[in-house]
Amino acid sequence: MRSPFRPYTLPDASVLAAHKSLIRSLERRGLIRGGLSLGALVMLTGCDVERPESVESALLAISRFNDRVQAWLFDPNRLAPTYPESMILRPPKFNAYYDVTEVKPVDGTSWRLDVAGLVAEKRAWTLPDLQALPQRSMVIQHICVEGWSYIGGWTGVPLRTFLERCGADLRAKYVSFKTADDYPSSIDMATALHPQTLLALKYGDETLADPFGYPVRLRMATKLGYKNPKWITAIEVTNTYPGGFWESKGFPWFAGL
Ligand SMILES: Nc1nc2c(c(=O)[nH]1)N[C@H]1C(S)=C(S)[C@@H](COP(=O)(O)O)O[C@H]1N2
Ligand SMILES: [Mo]
Repeated sequence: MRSPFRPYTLPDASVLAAHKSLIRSLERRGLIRGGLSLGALVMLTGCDVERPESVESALLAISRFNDRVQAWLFDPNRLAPTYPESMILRPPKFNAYYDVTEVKPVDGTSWRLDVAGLVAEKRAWTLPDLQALPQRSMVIQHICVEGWSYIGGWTGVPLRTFLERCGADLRAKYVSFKTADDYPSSIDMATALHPQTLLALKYGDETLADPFGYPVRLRMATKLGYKNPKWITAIEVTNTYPGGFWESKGFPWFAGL
């Protein structure tokens, strides 16, 4: 939780130099794009650039997670870990690029989900439409690059089921999302079709609370927290690279592979 305008002090050259080899090696492996802005790193990770070990642990968290999920994603028989329901944290931990007090609740009655792009059926879905589709539940870990995590329980429509119902071209490269708070996001089709990727409508047994994405948010077991958009308003299937909010500030787009 933080204000997007929280001031941070720019690191001096020696601080940057301290991270140079780690940043270079992450760049070589395609885990971060060149020119990762230190400002973006600080905003997303909450790390203190004056403390090299803090920056380093944030970058290493990204790189370790990327390595770990490769196997889960490309072997459908190997899923990301799940947990007993008794471990679900209530309420979940909140994060966004602004403070929780700034959350603008979405009106579920007038809300529509627009579907566009490479789909046979371009239409707007209502919340009851989504509730009528087959639902699945999963208890998974949410990992934020800030260095915190929690076990959360999510119920909703598998994104694969939804895309099939829309007649989406499942050979397309990307699925992109628009949200009510201007937080564009996108994922690769392999992740979109992964069994642990849900359009989540519920947390535990209850309708999502406003801060956590009501009426619909994405929840994936195979990606870092920032790849899971809340308050989704539109989905597009496309072959044109859509990018995303943190990605445009230099964070890895795959963030999980
Ligand atoms: N629409 C929207 N989705 C978002 C964000 C955001 O700022 N806006 N922040 C992301 C980040 S960085 C994290 S860690 C998770 C936090 O989800 P939670 O509040 O359910 O724990 O939401 C992600 N999805
Ligand atoms: Mo995050």
